[in-house]
Amino acid sequence: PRIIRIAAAQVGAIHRSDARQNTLTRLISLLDEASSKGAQIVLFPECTLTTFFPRYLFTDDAELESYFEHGDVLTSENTKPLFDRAKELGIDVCIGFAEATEEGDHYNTCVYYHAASGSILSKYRKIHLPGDVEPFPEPDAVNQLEKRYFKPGNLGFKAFRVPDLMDATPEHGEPIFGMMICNDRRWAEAWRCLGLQGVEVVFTGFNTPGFAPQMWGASVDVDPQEARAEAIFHHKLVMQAHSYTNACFSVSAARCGLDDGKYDLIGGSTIVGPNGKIIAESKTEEDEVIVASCDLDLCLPGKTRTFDFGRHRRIEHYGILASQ
Ligand code: CDT
Repeated sequence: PRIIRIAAAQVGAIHRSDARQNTLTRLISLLDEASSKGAQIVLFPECTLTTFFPRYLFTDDAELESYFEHGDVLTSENTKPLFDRAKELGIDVCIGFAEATEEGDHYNTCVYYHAASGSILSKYRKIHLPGDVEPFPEPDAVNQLEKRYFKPGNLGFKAFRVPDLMDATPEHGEPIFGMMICNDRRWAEAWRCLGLQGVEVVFTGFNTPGFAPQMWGASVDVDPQEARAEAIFHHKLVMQAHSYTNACFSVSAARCGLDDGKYDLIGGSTIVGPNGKIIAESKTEEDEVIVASCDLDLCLPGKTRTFDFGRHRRIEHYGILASQ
């Protein structure tokens, strides 16, 4: 067996008025809890460090910029304490945040921090940006202005090997991980790009509204409870189906709860096996750590039989996927 112990740190409500320092303290507690439960890696959500700001239309550029990380997250005062603590505990961290580059570009980003080397092993910038550039006309609509605030990611879907988590065997080498962010998980293409690189664990942080009829193109009269249940169903559906069809584990971590007492985000953080079944799942919509021991050898039946891509795919018929 090739076993690694993986955690997802679900993060409950973060309000617009919350001080960064308080949020960071919460995240470090979750890190400590994941480590005390024996996790070697912990996944945090998308845009973990602040409230999910793309729901607001900002008129003040300085306020908008305050939600972004400028410069190196390993040394910036907003984030350094988290990575320092991870190094101390010897636990790897995958975490999402809003990134402003030196050139002034903005991305919805996550990084994989490797505690043993104290370095960022991989970075991913969200490719499928949902929502709109302009807010909806209805004053009570829930907006998601990601197309306004972020550029589409420019780093592709890159799987990467992670040393030091387990003894590498000659047949398998080090474990192969991949990252995506929230809306990416709904796209088969994103998963297949990672699947084709032999990914064994996919990490996905998310912020998903429990009720956003304008954004969904649904009737505003839809029953909020039914709509919310469907949002959770679709989240689990894509995590389970795509883990199965790519014969990999997946981990998802929610930013959830009622931001500003008003904006509902679903929970439902999961760890899913390569057979598509949920192994661990959050029970609350608050700060909560879930953890599972994952035997990466369980990817082998899928990767060598049903989803042996080399033997069974028929790429001569897939040209349409990349031509339109
Ligand atoms: N953050 C993010 O990408 N949220 C989107 C909302 C789209 S509503 C279907 C998501 O895919 O969950």
